[in-house]
Amino acid sequence: MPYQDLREFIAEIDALKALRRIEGADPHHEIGAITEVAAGRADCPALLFDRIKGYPAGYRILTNAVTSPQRAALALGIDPGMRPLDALKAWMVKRQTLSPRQPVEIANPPFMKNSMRGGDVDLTRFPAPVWHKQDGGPYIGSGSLVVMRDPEGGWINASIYRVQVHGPNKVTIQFDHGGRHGAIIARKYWEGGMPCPVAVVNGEDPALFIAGFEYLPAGVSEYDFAGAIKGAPIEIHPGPVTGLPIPAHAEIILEGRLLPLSETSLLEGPFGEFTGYFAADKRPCPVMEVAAIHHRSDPILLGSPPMKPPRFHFGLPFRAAGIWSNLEAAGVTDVVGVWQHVSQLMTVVALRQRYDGHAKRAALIAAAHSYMGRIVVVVDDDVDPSDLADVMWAVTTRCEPSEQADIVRNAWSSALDPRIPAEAKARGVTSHSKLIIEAVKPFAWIDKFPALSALSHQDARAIEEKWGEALKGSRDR
Ligand SMILES: Cc1cc2nc3c(=O)[nH]c(=O)nc-3n(C[C@H](O)[C@H](O)[C@H](O)COP(=O)(O)O)c2cc1C
Ligand SMILES: [Mn+2]
Repeated sequence: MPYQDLREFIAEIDALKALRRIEGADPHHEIGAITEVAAGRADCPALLFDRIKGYPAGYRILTNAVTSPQRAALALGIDPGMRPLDALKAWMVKRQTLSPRQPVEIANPPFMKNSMRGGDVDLTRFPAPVWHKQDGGPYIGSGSLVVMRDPEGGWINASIYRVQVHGPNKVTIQFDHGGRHGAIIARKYWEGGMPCPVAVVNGEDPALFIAGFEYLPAGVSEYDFAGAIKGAPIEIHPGPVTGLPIPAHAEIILEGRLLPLSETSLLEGPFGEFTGYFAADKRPCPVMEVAAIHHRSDPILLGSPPMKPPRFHFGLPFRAAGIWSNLEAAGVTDVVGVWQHVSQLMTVVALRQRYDGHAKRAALIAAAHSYMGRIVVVVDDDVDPSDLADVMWAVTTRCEPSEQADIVRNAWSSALDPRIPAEAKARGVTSHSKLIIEAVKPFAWIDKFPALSALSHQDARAIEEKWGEALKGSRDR
């Protein structure tokens, strides 16, 4: 695997000319704003902020790390030159055959170069941005790992939950719902009358960042999954305060205890969400007392603020790869692609129809696994699911709404859903309905459907290869 840590990954994206260096930006919603504008540009560059206003030179923040298809592929060890749908398929296949790699311990980890303990702990020394203007405070963790050990099984969970700074030695950790592995583990300690030992790992490498987003089964460590992505074990070292395994080459480590929610809480948020809204209000949230901070010299924070779609944390729709696998595992044949648009709010499945009901079977499975997604579309195999214009062409020419649209009620969403009324949320409602659109030729008369006038994707590619240079023209002429 090419990169060992975030620094080596930065060097790789710099070599691809995908990195911009920005000096003098204000962490008070300017870094977030620059990140959002950059993410909206076609080239979507990664940004390395240095000489951040109010902080020493060398204290840096990296954003938009893996927001392009190219950089997402690079992080996964997949050829970054592939077309996005081919890259996602390569990931889907790789993901199914990964063999977990347990971390290995090393001595003298770089993160122990600088340490503060007890009364010396001071989080304000690190540039934690206020990412969006109306955020409730600065967030050191927008793409950071929260590490805990399950007290029963002993396995390590390391997932991404946002971390707000509330003072020199106090942060909150936000679990979206009680089913998060971190929430389940913390509750086990609390029910045993103990605070939960916890570490927040900032500036982890992108394999860990991706692993921290995956839906893995309880009992499976994200560390083992990240090692599998890299094809080499993650190097760790036990944190001196908690004994928790810490990625040795990560940048800034907080160690401490997560206090029982019934005894201590702070109001967390609001925090701009990936839907493009503030749909969840301030909420009481468990507090972490930070007992120690360790960091590399000139540390780099990996920041990943949620932004209005289509901007998203990852340039390839990883959850679509999961749904693609789910379809295969359920025995649905002939799926040629799965994609998600509008961040993860719309899922598209492309398949070659073999029998009546095939498309709906796929749609129902995809709908079941589409977190917060109100729209699920199935298209034929001549439509590119990653191309929204192609998908909408199929919707407008192959779907008769009175026959090929269905609504599934009380389906999976979240408290972050902006369209669930506040009164309903107050009653605990976090579900919504999903629209299934079969934008496919009706199977009963599939052979009689009007013939295509357009070039097939294959023919268009052949023309590109033969005539593309001529079409590009030359600036010198
Ligand atoms: C950048 C980013 C930020 C996230 N923030 C949160 C968060 O604040 N709270 C949360 O519960 N999940 C958050 N998630 C989603 C979880 O990381 C994800 O669902 C993960 O699979 C949960 O892991 P677990 O199954 O070990 O609980 C975030 C994901 C990403 C990529
Ligand atoms: Mn987990």
